[in-house]
Amino acid sequence: MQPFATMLDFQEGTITPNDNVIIRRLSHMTPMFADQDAAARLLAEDDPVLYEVYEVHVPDNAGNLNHCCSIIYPGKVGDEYFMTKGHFHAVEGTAEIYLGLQGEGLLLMETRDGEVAHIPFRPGVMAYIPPFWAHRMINTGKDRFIFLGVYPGNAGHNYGAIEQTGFAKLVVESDGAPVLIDNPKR
Ligand code: S6P
Ligand code: ZN
Repeated sequence: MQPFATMLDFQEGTITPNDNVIIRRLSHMTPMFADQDAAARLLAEDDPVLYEVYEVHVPDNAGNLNHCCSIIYPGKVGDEYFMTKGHFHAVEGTAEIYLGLQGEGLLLMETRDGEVAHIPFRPGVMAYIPPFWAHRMINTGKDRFIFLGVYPGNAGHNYGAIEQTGFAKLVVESDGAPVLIDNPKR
């Protein structure tokens, strides 16, 4: 393998060249939002793009480092902000670093034994997600929320139970500001 470089556009969140761009629309994760009536209303008029991920693939072993840039668009389903699906790594003992580039957001994390943590994001915030912590990013601002992720090549994704029941906390707007509330499904 040879050294290489890509161009990360700090304003747009695009990586050039990239190996893949994931485009996640509301219809790809409708059941993950608490307010299903609001989701149905949005889907009836449009199927908004919630986020995009520009990915650079490297060999999928522990010695390599995947790196990708995610762009979460501003918006809400009911009171719940647009967010990523969220996941444990398939190899749960692998960590990740998130670096905020644009916009405002919140990193929500939890462990399998019930610990919960969150970190507010703005440009320059660099969060360390330790091994064994599930992670989800949420756009709590009015503009695009853009962040870089770096994680081991063998980490993989496990959406599993998170797709069915979500995280222990929901992040919703209350009086114009983000607040964490208990997830009634958990
Ligand atoms: C991968 C890393 C990110 C997310 C991306 C989308 O380990 O955490 O690249 O994959 O932000 O989130 P999700 O939860 O839909 O994969
Ligand atoms: Zn991850």
